[in-house]
Amino acid sequence: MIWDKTWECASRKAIEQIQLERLKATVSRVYEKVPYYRNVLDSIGVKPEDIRTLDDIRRLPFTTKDVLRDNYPFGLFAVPKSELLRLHASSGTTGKPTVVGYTRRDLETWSQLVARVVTQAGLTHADMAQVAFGYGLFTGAFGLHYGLEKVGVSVVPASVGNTERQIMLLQDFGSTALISTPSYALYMTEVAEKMGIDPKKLNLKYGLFGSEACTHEMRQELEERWGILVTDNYGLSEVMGPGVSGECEFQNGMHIAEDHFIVEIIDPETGEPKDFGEEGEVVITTLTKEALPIIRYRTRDISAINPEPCRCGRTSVRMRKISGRTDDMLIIRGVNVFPSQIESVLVQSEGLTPNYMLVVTKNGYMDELEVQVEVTQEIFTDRFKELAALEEHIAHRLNTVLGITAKVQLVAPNSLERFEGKAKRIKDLRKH
Ligand code: DLL
Repeated sequence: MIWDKTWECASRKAIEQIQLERLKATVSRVYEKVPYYRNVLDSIGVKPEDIRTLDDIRRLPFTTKDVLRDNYPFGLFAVPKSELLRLHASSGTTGKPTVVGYTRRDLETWSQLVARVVTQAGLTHADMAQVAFGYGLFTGAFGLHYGLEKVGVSVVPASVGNTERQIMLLQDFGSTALISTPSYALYMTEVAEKMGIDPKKLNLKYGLFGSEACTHEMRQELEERWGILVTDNYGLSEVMGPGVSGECEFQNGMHIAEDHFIVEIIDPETGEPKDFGEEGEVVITTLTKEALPIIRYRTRDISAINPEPCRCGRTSVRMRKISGRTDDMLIIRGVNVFPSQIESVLVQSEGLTPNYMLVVTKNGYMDELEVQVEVTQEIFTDRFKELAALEEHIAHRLNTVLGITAKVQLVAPNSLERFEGKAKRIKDLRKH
């Protein structure tokens, strides 16, 4: 079962040794190659040689999404463009995405790490996997794709959408694994049932899900409806994509690829480290990335770390399921959506007031986003007939910026709730 025993089952001492070695190398590299890091390290008086122990990581500054935004698109890259083999991107907090790049070696490392999560879920070269993540700038599909191939799994790159066809392919090809977001996997069971197909009668054995939260209840439902074993997988584009951590068949926390990442849990308010078992914000430092090494990245995800050994024999510490975020990022059908992105579209549209509300619901298992916006009095009284066209126009703009479909509902002036303190513009009515 074990795919890379040297590292996945390494002693604590060996792990710490390689982490320190690689941390020192990473800090030296960013100091040398990335002006942003050289400037911040100089400004706080820290030199690469000051990193002597793993605890010295705390002397290093955090990197936030804002830093990536300010250096858009390639400012934090540590290699010239000619050495890049691939680019991906994820939603930024404004209209611009966060861009990430990979060298040949980065892509090789990435597929190896995804191969680990694929193997620890139980798949072997005898399996066939349908990848129902969107192929494109999103890291999910390509990340899983190459990791699966590395293990020798046959890949069906179905991408997202056209759900009836997805079911048909699962049935006709007899795939043994489904790779998608948990919500899309649940939606697929509904469609299958509507098509008169019992999902349990298909040949599926495994569901490797990720990119959004999958609660214990949701996992149970997925396992029952599909008749499969479900594992949760975590990652984020800024530090690589999928492959950062994933569950083994014992489904009790996500094994972190500690030879490639240092994961800290901090108090999001004070930045102070938390103990094992204590909840806090996940902060990740990459140890082997060439194109985009990143120091102490504030993920905004909330989790805790469990250092207990796992029954599977892997010795890495495990991350508890992500229990939330410290910011207002929404994950809708696996796509990251920041309210600020929506706001940037709304302020550019004529006839709208700044009063809006985002309502997120579930239609069956599918996330739905409705953007309610108050129009100006002028539009409401004099140009009422234009409302439908305006709704359509805004929905189109939102689709361009967010990459997902949202329903736009223009409402009368003064009809939305007003707030005395901090505005609460999100109503997330999904049960988590
Ligand atoms: O979602 C990478 C990925 C793809 C992971 C496929 C696993 C499978 P981004 O689009 O950059 O990357 O989004 C990263 O998604 O900060 C979390 O908030 C959320 N997220 C990812 N995996 C999980 C998970 C990919 N297993 C952001 N549980 C992260 C909860 C998750 N949230």
